[in-house]
Amino acid sequence: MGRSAGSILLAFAIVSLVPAGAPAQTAPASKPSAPQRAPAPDARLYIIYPWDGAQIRGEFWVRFGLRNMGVTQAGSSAPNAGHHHLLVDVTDEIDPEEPIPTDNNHLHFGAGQTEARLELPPGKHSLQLVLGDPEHRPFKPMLISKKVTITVLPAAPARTSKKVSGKDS
Ligand SMILES: [Cu+2]
Repeated sequence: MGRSAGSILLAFAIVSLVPAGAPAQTAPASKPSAPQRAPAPDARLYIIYPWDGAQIRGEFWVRFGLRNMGVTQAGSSAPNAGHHHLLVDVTDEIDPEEPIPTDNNHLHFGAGQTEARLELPPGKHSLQLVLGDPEHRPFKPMLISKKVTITVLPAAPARTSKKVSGKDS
């Protein structure tokens, strides 16, 4: 009796461990936070393209510029380096102490990407970069680019193919 109860418990324990282990999502909460990093004194973060005031039709590439610091992956403790975050139409101030949010307006480039392809609805939009530390927090003081405002134009009207003048035999 005691023996079979024990094996049932064991079986239960094994089964219940499987789903908990699979996603491995417990790490962020228990992760010790290192102090925030200071950027290189002469570092500059900027958007190479598009430029302020650009009018763009359709999808476009945003190119990220970083001077006097390196780009690395999220989680990497490489010195004097960070990863890009692109803020799209963000009007709220970024909290200087907290990890940068992750949503459709706060895009993380944790693989170390230096460009992104965007498709935005027609109208005015703002783009801004923030460099993040291994834990997705801003540097201290914050390394942030100038905000660029662009206008996305409505899709071009379907081009009417030039008519070859009719049925001339
Ligand atoms: Cu990040």
